[in-house]
Amino acid sequence: MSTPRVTAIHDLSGFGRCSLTVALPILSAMGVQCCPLPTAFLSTHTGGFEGFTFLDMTGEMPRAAHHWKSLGLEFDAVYSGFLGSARQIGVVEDFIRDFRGGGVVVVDPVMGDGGAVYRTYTSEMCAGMARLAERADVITPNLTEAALLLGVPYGELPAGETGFRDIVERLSLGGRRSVVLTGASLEPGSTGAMCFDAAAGRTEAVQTRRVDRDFHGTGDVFSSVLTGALVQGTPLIEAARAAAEFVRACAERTAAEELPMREGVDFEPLLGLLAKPVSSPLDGLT
Ligand code: PXL
Repeated sequence: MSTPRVTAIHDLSGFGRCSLTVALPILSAMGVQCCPLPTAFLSTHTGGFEGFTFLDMTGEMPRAAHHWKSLGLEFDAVYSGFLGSARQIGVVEDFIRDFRGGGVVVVDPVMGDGGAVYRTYTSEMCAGMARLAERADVITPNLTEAALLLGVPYGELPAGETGFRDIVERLSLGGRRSVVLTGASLEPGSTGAMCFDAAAGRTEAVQTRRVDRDFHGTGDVFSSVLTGALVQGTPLIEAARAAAEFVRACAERTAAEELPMREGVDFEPLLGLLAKPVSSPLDGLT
């Protein structure tokens, strides 16, 4: 099998481990080529830092896409996340139309967490994100984003196993779109995702041990592992299980190190867990 190729349409935040600084190493470690299309450059992410810089890349994105088209590039997945402006919704919609080919479209509808919308997101961007998500084969909202996509107040989301099943089925566009709802805890001490697999027509929860601390960027770690596993041909629910276990391992390690939440999870030493054995090791090189 040739090396799968994914384009990752996210911001590049220099410090704080999220978006492209997570997607690039994770996909590479999984043996997947990751071609970044940055939506913005920030000095840090927007959660827990004051005075961060923000360079909007909206104007550059269609130019890069146009160049890629002229090269005849194709992708096994288009994977989008944090966007930098309302205009980027249309840019990413056009990108998906032009590049989806036979690949999978994963939209992480990044908009907020813990019941709050991220600082740089306007209501126009949130409405646009719901539209963009309609182009996806797979979406990976957290509970805050699920509430925004469904247009219900966060506090009124149904909870528990039945509630989470109801949410993913309502978000599935009548069964056409797979949904992986993250941060879905079925009982105290455990957390994970509720998944609706559109190909299998099946809803199933994956759960792992809950680490009793929150860290920035875990949604990006989760969606990046999920996307890597999907392009390797892993079925959705198994891919979500791998993603949940990797996030759990990262969070356990980071909690033990007592790192500040805003620095994200200390995933780099654990990247080896994601690597598959190569068919021909370094023999030929020695
Ligand atoms: O992890 C989501 C995310 C991505 N990118 C930026 C963010 C956030 C969440 O705060 O600020 C810049």
